[in-house]
Amino acid sequence: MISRRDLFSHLAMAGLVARFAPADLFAQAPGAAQRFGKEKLLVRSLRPPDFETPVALLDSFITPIEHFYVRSHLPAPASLDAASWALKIGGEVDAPVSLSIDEIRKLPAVTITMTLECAGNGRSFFDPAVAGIQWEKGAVGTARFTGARMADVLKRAGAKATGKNVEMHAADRPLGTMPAFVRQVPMAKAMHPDTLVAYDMNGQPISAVHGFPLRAIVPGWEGAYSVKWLTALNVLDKDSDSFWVATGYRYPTRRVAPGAAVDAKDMAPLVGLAVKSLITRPAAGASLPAGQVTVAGFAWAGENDISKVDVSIDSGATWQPARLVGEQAKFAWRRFEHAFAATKPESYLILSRATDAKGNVQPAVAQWNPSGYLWNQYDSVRIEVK
Ligand SMILES: Nc1nc2c(c(=O)[nH]1)N[C@H]1C(S)=C(S)[C@@H](COP(=O)(O)O)O[C@H]1N2
Ligand SMILES: [Mo]
Repeated sequence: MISRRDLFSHLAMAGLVARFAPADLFAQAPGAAQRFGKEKLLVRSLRPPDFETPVALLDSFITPIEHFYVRSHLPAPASLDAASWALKIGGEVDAPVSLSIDEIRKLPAVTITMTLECAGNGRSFFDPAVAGIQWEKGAVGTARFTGARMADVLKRAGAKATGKNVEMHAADRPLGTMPAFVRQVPMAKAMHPDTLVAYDMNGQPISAVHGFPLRAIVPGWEGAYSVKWLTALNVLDKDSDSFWVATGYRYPTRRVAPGAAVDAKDMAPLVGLAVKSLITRPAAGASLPAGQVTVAGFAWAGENDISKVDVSIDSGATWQPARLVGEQAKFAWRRFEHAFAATKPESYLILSRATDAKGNVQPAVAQWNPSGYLWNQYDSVRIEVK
């Protein structure tokens, strides 16, 4: 059984305990996401655009563009012109080069099906609360990204063996004193054949809010590695001193008590996504007739494969293995399904728990951390069978 405290946190997740209701805020900006073609998404911030996907819209293996979450720290670049776009490759290279989108499109094209998730997805469920966008469950989605291998692009400039990291620069423009969105990826991951500079998303040119005309795709790693509006790759023989590398996206290297301050020396860069599952059906709070109920959703674990998903229909007292079904792709979530007979009127707290191929198990309570990253505890929905 799960403890009282855990149960409380699951009830909060399932929306059964009073919490700040962001829906009131959205009402003030009807259709605010419309001009981005994202009218069904929840507006967490309008400027810059931060839009969350309602869980019910995450029920398909590929997330349609109009339902795909948006996370931007800074306003998008004012002008986006593919014809004049240049990707500059410099730093620790034999000869710096500048490539046009046409030149990048002429390199061998690779398509990667990938689950992209914001490190802060689920942040709103941490107790004590932490600052930042108060995402619930929908800062995640799966898309097919097509582009050139980052390795092929780096080879065009002759990246040197002394290269340790590849710094990624973008065209979004910081407001006031905000630091520019500069990230780095270690050389080994940059050179990995699945790491891309992508120009298409779900078979169409990447849209403006998702990073047109070019973005990095760093599969399996938290979303902020996949830099949008990519303008430069700068090979470094050291670590980048950018704010977003040196200070941002850091996670404790040891377990910390909820709410505790963590020393900078005990923090390391966040890398891969955590093992996690999400129930996309039935909806939380659904009222269903007695009969067969199918619980379904997705499970993912960054660079690791999913090996199993267990479902509990009795608040965690017992668990049954769900069936893993549908498409399997290395960096994409996996569909799970579990049907059960709900014979009499009853309230069910349904939980899901994923395990990855390395044996990591989704925990009952996510590990609290100062920035509220990688919230990944068992998913839960309460339903009423009438
Ligand atoms: N240039 C730039 N790239 C960026 C960001 C940004 O603010 N600026 N946000 C990052 C973060 S935090 C995430 S989670 C993903 C979100 O990608 P999406 O908006 O396409 O869903 O983009 C990443 N790439
Ligand atoms: Mo993110």
